[in-house]
Amino acid sequence: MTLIKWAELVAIGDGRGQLVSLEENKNIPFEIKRVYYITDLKPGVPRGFHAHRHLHQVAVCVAGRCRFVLDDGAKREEVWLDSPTKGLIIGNMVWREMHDFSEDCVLMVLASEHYDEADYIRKYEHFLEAAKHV
Ligand code: T46
Repeated sequence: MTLIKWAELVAIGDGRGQLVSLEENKNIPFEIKRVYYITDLKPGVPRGFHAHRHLHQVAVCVAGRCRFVLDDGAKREEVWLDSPTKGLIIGNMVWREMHDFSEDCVLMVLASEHYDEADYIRKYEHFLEAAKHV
């Protein structure tokens, strides 16, 4: 089964532009406890390189683009986020890396939990060990 899962984001467009609505427990498959966004990104500088024990997230490039790599310890897949209607669902115990940010990229992330550094697995070998028990 693929690691790439999408939230259903629909653009409502008219002559003035377009609007995309995100609703918890509707097109976002969890209660939204936190929203953060990442800006001022550098094209050659990747981010991520961690997994979360419990956190679920949806990531959207509301402007620009970047490439996500997802890895569940058994397989590794990659995908471009290059549209405000592409909401990538990232479940718990999935290693993620973000690469190739465009200079105009604004990466917005909706999260199911408050920030908790203890939920992070930041070493790949620790992730691989933990992923064996999922
Ligand atoms: C993820 C990807 C897509 C906070 O203080 N509060 C927060 O809500 C977050 C997300 C981070 N931080 C602090 C922790 C670090 O000192 O901000 C700093 C940068 O965080 P980090 O290095 O984890 O950033 P990324 O871009 O590597 O990863 C982030 C999220 O942390 C992560 O959950 O899935 O974006």
